[in-house]
Amino acid sequence: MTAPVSTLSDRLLAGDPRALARAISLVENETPEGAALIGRIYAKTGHAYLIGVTGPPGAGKSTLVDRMVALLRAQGRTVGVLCVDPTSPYSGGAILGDRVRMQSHAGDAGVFIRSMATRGHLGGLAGTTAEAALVLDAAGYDVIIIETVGVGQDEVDIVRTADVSLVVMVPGTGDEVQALKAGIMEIADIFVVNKADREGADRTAASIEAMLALEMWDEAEWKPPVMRTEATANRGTAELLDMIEQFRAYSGERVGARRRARAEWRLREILSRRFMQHLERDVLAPGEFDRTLDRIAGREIDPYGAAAALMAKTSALDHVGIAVEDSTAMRELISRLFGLATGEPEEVGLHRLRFVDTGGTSLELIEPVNAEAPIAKFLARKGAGLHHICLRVENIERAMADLRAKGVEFIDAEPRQGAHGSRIAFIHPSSACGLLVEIKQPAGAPVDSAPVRRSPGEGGPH
Ligand SMILES: Nc1nc2c(ncn2[C@@H]2O[C@H](COP(=O)(O)OP(=O)(O)OP(=O)(O)O)[C@@H](O)[C@H]2O)c(=O)[nH]1
Ligand SMILES: [Mg+2]
Repeated sequence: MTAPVSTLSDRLLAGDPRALARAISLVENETPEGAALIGRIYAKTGHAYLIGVTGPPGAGKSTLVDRMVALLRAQGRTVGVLCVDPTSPYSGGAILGDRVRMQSHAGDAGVFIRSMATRGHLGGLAGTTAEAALVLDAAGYDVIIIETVGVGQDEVDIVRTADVSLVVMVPGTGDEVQALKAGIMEIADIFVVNKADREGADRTAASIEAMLALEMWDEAEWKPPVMRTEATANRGTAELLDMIEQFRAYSGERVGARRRARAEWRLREILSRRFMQHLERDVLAPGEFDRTLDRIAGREIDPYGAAAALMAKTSALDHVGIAVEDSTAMRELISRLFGLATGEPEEVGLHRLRFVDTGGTSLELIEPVNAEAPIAKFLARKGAGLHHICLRVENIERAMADLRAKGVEFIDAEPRQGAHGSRIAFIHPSSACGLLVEIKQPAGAPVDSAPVRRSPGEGGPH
């Protein structure tokens, strides 16, 4: 049996190297334990300085990183290195190369090197890399270097959110510099022209400078410097590290903004992934997503319409209406027992409504204002309890027509105005096994038929 996450996080925070390797595997494989582990260690992270290094294949990034690691170690700092290859489906050749390039640190407990590849990463490599960096941070590494090949979106995501981003170029015709412009150029805090021993280094540096000159730089703004290095001969690497220190000093409190951007990117990424998972696992019938794709491709439905229809399905149950004698007492009970918040009471006709927010489907507490209220008659007949359920629909006219075609009878001949700009209609209980069912088109939902007539003086629950 493997150790529980609590033991693992304790060992990780204590700096146990075996716990570190296992912890990275957990987040890398996107296990629930990995998420739980992040939950336990997160508060203890934020001490490490994150250096992102990217650039085209073979630019000498690993050699450069290897030199930087040696210098950082000489300064007494511990270093964690993550080598990421988004193009590689296996932990194969390139990554083996990284290991070889950095093997001078084998046996040094102050250095941890790990390769990561795309294989099996549902949530994107950038996400798991960010989490592996958190694990290294928790393990107490002072500096974490993330090396990534290429200039695609994954690399941009990985490097952009580091505390400092290095873009490594090599001497060439200068065309590459132009090609890089779009994505990676904006994220560079420091440019490095490596292989400065090769011909054309000056030209490459000049074309980067020329490109930077096209932009306006404020006095106080950091204009990315263009450094030259010769990693194999260890030239320029100390200067590069100095420049990183300068950037760190310049960033000062701006690091907070950078980290906040990182938090935002992560949170949005996790939420969109979770939402899709929820949709596919809990909401849609098997094959439904694929059928929707077919319909979009076949021009039967447009992507926005399809998205709206799928979104509506994630929370078809809008609210549950409950008849109560005393909505204040009920509200206090719900708050005391479940800690759920209740909105202000709203008087609608002869009813007093209170909505209880449960985070999705809400509860609508319906209390009679006087004995004339329809809900008072309901209470006298059936007592307190379930009064109706309300299902959300995308388009109420279409929903009513569809339901009528299936033999359903409505209490309301036409949709009427509900709360908060919604439009509603009640199905007759005789069509729903005695249950009162409301359907509701929320405000802002698409309307593609004639405007509705509002029935005057309406005052039922909504
Ligand atoms: N001439 C010269 N060669 C270098 C220099 N730096 C690295 N190299 C060589 O360039 C090759 C690629 O170096 P790596 O460090 O593996 O480059 P990389 O950018 O990490 O490569 P990938 O991770 O595969 O994208 C190796 O053969 C290095 O020895 C340099 O400054 N000058
Ligand atoms: Mg490399």
